[in-house]
Amino acid sequence: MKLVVSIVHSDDAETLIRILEQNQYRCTMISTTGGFLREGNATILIGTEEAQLEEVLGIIKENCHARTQLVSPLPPVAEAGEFYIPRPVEVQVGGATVFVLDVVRSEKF
Ligand code: 2BA
Repeated sequence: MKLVVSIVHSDDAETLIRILEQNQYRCTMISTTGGFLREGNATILIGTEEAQLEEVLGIIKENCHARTQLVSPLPPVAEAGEFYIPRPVEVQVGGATVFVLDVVRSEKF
């Protein structure tokens, strides 16, 4: 068995879990925050048999889209009398950041 940990944009999360459910995959959504942008994203956990892994990855790939976001970098330490005009920079986020882990044991009590 595998555990798919997929970090996705919040706007893609609802569609992704709906399509996973429609295809009989069980999943859990956790509201998370990206360490770089400090914005909300969603982490979807999917436990699946290895035979279905590629299908699960395909569903994630099809339903999570890359976006660009503007980020204002932190100002550098300025000398007295200097001023700093922050210029937002573009970063590309997602579609999905996916980790596939081996499940040693899975139980339901
Ligand atoms: P964030 O950490 O908020 O990162 C958002 C996007 O900012 C990243 O998109 C990447 O394009 C950019 N970014 C991140 N760190 C950067 C840095 N030090 N310098 C310049 N740009 C940087 P993605 O790579 O698509 O990642 C989307 C979200 O997935 C991340 O949100 C984070 O929550 C998660 N993530 C990505 N890689 C991860 C990893 N190796 N371990 C754990 N979580 C990860």
